[in-house]
Amino acid sequence: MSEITRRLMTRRQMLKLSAAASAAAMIGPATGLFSGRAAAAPGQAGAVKSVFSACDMCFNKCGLIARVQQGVVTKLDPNPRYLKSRGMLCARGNAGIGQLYDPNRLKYPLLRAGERGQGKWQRLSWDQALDLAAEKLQAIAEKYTRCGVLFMAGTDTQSTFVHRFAEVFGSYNVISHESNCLISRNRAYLDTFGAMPIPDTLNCKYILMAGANRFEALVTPDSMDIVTAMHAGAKLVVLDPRYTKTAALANEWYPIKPGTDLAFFLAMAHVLVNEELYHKKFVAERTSGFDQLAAHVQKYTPEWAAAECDIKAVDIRRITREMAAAKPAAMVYPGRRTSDYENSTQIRRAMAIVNALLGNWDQKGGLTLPRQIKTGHIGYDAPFYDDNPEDRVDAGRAQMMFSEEGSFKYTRDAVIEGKPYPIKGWFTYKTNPMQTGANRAKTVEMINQLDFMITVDINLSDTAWMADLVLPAPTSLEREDPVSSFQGSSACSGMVMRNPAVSPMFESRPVFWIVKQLARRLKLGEFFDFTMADFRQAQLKKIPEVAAALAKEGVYNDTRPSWGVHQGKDFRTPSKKVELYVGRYLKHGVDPLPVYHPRQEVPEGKFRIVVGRNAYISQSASTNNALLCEIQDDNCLWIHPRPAAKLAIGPGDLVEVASPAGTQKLKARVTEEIRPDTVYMDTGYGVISKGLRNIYGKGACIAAVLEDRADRVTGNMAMHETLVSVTKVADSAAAATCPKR
Ligand SMILES: Nc1nc2c(c(=O)[nH]1)N[C@H]1C(S)=C(S)[C@@H](COP(=O)(O)OP(=O)(O)OC[C@H]3O[C@@H](n4cnc5c(=O)[nH]c(N)nc54)[C@H](O)[C@@H]3O)O[C@H]1N2
Ligand SMILES: Nc1nc2c(c(=O)[nH]1)N[C@H]1C(S)=C(S)[C@@H](COP(=O)(O)OP(=O)(O)OC[C@H]3O[C@@H](n4cnc5c(=O)[nH]c(N)nc54)[C@H](O)[C@@H]3O)O[C@H]1N2
Ligand code: SF4
Ligand SMILES: [Mo]
Repeated sequence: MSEITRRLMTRRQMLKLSAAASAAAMIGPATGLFSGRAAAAPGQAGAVKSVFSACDMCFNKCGLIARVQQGVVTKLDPNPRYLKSRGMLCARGNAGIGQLYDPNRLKYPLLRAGERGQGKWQRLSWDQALDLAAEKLQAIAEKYTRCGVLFMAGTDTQSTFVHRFAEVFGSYNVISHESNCLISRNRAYLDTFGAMPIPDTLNCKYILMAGANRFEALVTPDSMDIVTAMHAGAKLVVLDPRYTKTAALANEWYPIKPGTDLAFFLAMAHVLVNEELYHKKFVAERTSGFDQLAAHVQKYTPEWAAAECDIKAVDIRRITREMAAAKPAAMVYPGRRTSDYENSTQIRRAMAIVNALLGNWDQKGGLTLPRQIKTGHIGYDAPFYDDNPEDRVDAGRAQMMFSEEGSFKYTRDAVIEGKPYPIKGWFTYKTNPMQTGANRAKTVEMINQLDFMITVDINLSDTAWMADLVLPAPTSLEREDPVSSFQGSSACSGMVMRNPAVSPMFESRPVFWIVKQLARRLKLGEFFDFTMADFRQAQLKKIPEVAAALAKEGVYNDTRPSWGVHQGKDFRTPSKKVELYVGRYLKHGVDPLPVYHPRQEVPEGKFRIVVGRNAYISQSASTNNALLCEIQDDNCLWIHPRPAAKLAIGPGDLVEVASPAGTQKLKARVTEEIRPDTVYMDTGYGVISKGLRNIYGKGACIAAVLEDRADRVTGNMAMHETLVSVTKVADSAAAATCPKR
């Protein structure tokens, strides 16, 4: 057991840990550290209290029960009643306790005292911080209109209050994580099926997974259900340039040439059509555009595709035939993150088309209609500000952007250019674009255009490091949140509740409270004239059976079957059918059927760099977590032995990775688990913030080398378009110091 783990073991040691942190000016003294916690009653020392909550280490919100002893969270257990998470908490979920008792936690509001990014801070009281924030927001609104403030909130149930605040304040420049994550996938499926389907992986017989890594990039319950399905005989085929853990457990793995999945799926469509293996009844009754599709895919033969994607024609044919034989319980897994290529929407459209040809819609083991329990809310009529510009600042920069989500890439470009109008304020909550927005130098450039930037975080993330005002937030284990309703899965649809296991530590305050205070100062208090309890009550008012279950068990499961519910009903598309051919794309300049444009070969001496995940890291958010640092506290560059030998790079050597966006140095991991033309590194290292003391000075930041290209249709960031060169900087005798895997 290492020093870090031992220090996290007991309450006394946790106190010590926090006291030790007091040395740092930005975190401040530990006086009254646990003063607000829910203490055990006198004479009850050692009594264990159980609190229902939901993990917040990633968006899945797995149900958990916190064990609280003498006001200290001692252990997190999965909530066994919660079907969505299948009685599981992953490594990151277990480490939630490390987030709560992180000595690097922010304790007080901090105002920048030196140059931006210099790390000099002045402690403010909450009143001072909120007065200043309100004054700055008001000044920007008056000088540049209210749309001159940009709001960005990560995945969280309290993000709804940031959005509400933005709306009543009067800015429609609101960005979520989605344009760095999955909007091209959503666009493709919404335009094809009229809905973003939920895969019934549990009952599926044949899963083809491309551009997803479900056994490391965990999505509950799919990650567990695919394994269960495989035990029952299901087949898993993975296309990935890396030998991921998903690839390792799959029946077949193909190291596809990055960016060529469209060729593979068009060839699948060719085989399904030409060999008449498609689901004839479904195609005839429920789809439109089959004739155009059939003509379109004639030229996309498996032999043609093989040359593009590096997968043999015989395998493309066989996989297609096997899937056709297993239909309708066969699927191309829809995936999640598609912030990868400039034609990502079209790649996912081709996958959606293959799914439609397999007729797996609304079928057991296929793609199912999302279901969600409807919650109530506290409504409002946002004021209208007639001096505002007409549209979002990023409007019109992509062919078919989602106006609610916008595009981080294009918004950042607009802020840098000051066009079509200036943005001078930025409010970020629970998001870290300095690490998760490709091209870090541009994010810095953007921030340098601002008059005032406010960041609400639990620790001094790289984004907080660049802000003017940093506001400390409580972790999920200290928060009472709105109840969360999630869309149906193979397991169920349902709800989960997050209650505070302990009171907020230090001077941390939830963002609901923060925006409420700001609203009051900006004379918008009427829009936040309620408590969290009121909000939850409004959510649950019309669903008393759910409220009762949440109170009793912390979760509610709706276990009605998710398939066989859409028969005889229209699809929410203009033709009311599944649109193989999307006619309305034409007026936006988008190909109504996916057209393949050959991908530029990676030139000799260059590599394509790709993004991915492992099971211990949540994007950029958990790399400094003391418990997870036990498993990995550094990243390294995956590089294949052949190019490594040519470049005289050995295991553990220090290498420089360079692209037009920037240069980073890190250790090499020489491995056959990646294609020779591709390199990879984990996200969340190479931080600039000295407030992240477990990882500061370790590894490299992938966002600093990724170029910021975008999916043409949606403006989704395209993070796999960057070519890099790799050069050796120094030998390392210490090959073993490269992160374990
Ligand atoms: N442990 C963990 N779990 C997570 C998260 C986390 O950070 N950590 N994040 C959550 C979130 S927000 C999301 S969006 C999901 C993301 O989950 P996924 O959608 O599964 O996304 P990634 O993990 O990014 O996996 C993309 C995979 O595609 C591969 N790849 C790269 N280029 C190509 C290509 O051209 N073709 C093909 N076929 N493959 C390619 C990469 O090597 C990588 O393994 O995971 C969620 N779950
Ligand atoms: N290089 C790279 N870029 C990526 C990805 C990648 O894998 N690699 N993934 C993409 C994807 S799929 C996504 S979804 C996005 C996600 O990108 P982001 O939305 O930036 O998400 P995280 O990296 O998880 O950063 C979350 C931030 O919130 C803070 N935080 C954590 N818990 C709390 C809390 O309870 N309260 C508050 N106030 N703050 C908290 C963390 O300290 C961290 O600073 O990134 C995208 N960009
Ligand atoms: S998958 Fe892991 S990190 Fe994500 S919510 Fe579930 S337990 Fe937490
Ligand atoms: Mo994501």
